[in-house]
Amino acid sequence: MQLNSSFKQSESFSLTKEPNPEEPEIDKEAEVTLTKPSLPASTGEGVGIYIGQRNNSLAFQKSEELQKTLLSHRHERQLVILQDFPDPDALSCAWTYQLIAQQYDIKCEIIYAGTLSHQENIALVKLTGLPAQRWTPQTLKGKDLSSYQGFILIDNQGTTSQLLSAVQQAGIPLVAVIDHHSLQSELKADFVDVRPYVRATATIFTQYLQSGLLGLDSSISHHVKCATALMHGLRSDTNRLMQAQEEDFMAAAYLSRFYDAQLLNAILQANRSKRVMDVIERSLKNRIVQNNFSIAGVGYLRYDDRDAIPQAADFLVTEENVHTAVVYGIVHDEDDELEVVIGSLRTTKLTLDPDEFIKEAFGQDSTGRFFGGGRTGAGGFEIPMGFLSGGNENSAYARMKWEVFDAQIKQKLLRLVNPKDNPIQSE
Ligand SMILES: [Mn+2]
Repeated sequence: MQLNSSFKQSESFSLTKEPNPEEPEIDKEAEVTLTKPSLPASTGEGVGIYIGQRNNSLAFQKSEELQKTLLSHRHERQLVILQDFPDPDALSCAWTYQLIAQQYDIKCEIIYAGTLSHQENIALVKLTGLPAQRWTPQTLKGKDLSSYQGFILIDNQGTTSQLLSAVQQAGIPLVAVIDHHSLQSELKADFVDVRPYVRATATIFTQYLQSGLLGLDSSISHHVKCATALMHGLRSDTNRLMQAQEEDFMAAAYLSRFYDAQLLNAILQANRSKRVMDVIERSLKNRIVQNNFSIAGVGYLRYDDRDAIPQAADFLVTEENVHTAVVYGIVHDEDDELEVVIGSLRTTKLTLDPDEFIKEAFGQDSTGRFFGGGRTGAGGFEIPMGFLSGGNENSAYARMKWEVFDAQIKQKLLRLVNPKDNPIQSE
């Protein structure tokens, strides 16, 4: 009943009712897409196949809202901003958004400031031709930001991107936020779909596809590749579906009709570099285990190897009697003398909320921004080194700097790990 009524609403945004005489061709294209989802819904049969869950009217409602937002932003140029080190969930969803938005003559550029570090992410982008671009602070200087009318945050809320401040300073409005991390702060956007209980943003985007925002077609190569990317995103954010819940499985089931299993296999076969293996080795050597927490500082590592940190945490959490692993190191960008402490947390303990844990452990900076956050099973933090950055050619200074940060991070973590005054381990 609810589904039918929601579809009636969706018909009311059909472009036929608000014709745009200037761009008839584009309007027609959008209209075709919009009528698609109402076909199964109007029969009352098979709706479940399209949306995954009969009761999931929220997914429908959000799809409709997004559609409205896209309609009101037709013909724009937009930036899709990803976290500095984008993961498969972020990359695949950004691509999906780009394909959906294209139907409304919205041109999107998918950008990130850091680097593709994980070998699987590099393989994903190369093998699918995923259209993401790296924009360093230098790239930004050469861009005319006034040509963009809006920006979108996907699988993040702007707290993990260096690009955010420049885009905000240029006066570009935030059009949409679509994420599954806990709400970091109140965001002013035309469209907000933040669902922390959903295990992957790819699930949210698959629901948009299922409700008809884009009809996937197995004969279109980039649709197949995008579905494969979404499947990879969904799998990697749910620990290969082991932490997936019903709606994630339903999304994966839908994607299974379109994705290319061989291509996914090729992406997953990507090998680790020697330098990543070395960081994992360092994490093994340096780890201390207390009260089922495994904590390891890995010292300095290059920007390009940054993803070795979550991979090391993934590995450390597999040790017997360990439920939570935290790995951190100082990541440096040789060109910019930019240094930042980056850390990752992985947990298999259901009652440990990584978002809460990281916020509690590290607190906020002087502007009130938390140093990190998380989602189910995983979290991360970034602490800028500021004035202490660089100068590492003096090895005594570099060693001292690491020792201070290492000691401080351990103190902050152990305060929570120690059961005496630990609110998180109280049960
Ligand atoms: Mn995600």
